[in-house]
Amino acid sequence: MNKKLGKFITIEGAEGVGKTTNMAFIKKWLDEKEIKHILTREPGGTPIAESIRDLLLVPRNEIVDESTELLLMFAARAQHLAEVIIPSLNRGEWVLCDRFTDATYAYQGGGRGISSEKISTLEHLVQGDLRPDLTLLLDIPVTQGLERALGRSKPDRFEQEKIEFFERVRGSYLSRASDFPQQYRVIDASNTLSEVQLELGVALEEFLHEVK
Ligand code: Z5A
Repeated sequence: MNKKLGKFITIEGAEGVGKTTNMAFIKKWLDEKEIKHILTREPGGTPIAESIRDLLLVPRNEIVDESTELLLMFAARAQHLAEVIIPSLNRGEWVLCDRFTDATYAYQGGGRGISSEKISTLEHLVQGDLRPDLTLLLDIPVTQGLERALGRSKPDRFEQEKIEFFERVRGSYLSRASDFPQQYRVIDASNTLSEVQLELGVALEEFLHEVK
């Protein structure tokens, strides 16, 4: 994992913040800079990890134990790292990933109440010292995000949670952003799309300047 040549950018936020919409904008920015890159997502990014994603997102009658959920997130991540993320970074490509381990701290940690120590143990086991170089956190009041997400598609298993769950998720993201200011840029996603993308563009230019 020490040979990493490319940069690892993640995009995070609670429901409906606009991650998917803005992945396309960031891709365009990378293309314009002629930076070789791949786009991927979590949970998912490989056939096995996408199958685990289905297991995790489909609403079901059986209650999913929180440790099962946590371990499945990291099982999908281990496969994704081995097959896609690490080889791409080692080839010098940048990796743009829709969610990563910060989502685990926010959803399984903040949302479900699993301790940071447990998550950190799995993080070290699965990732070693690999961490994102830049995390773009799209932040929005929970009700506004849920309105956007539910206006777009049928709720998945996570989207069926109560508002308090998403408040804890958001709080957890914001607290990680203040704990890791070198890694995080917080973007106000409640603004119009063009304002959000202006802010994203500034964050990306600053990052490029830092890593050049
Ligand atoms: N999860 C977890 O628990 N633990 C983990 O470790 C990981 C994940 C990795 C799947 O993630 C679930 O997995 C997720 C957390 C959990 N929970 N859920 N659900 P996902 O990323 O695939 O799912 P998601 O969070 O629901 O993302 P999404 O549905 O793709 O939403 P989004 O990408 O943030 O939003 P969007 O689709 O780009 O935008 C939503 C709508 O808003 C859409 O109609 C846009 O046109 C509109 N939009 C976007 N931006 C704007 C602005 N600025 N103004 C107005 N309208 C806008």
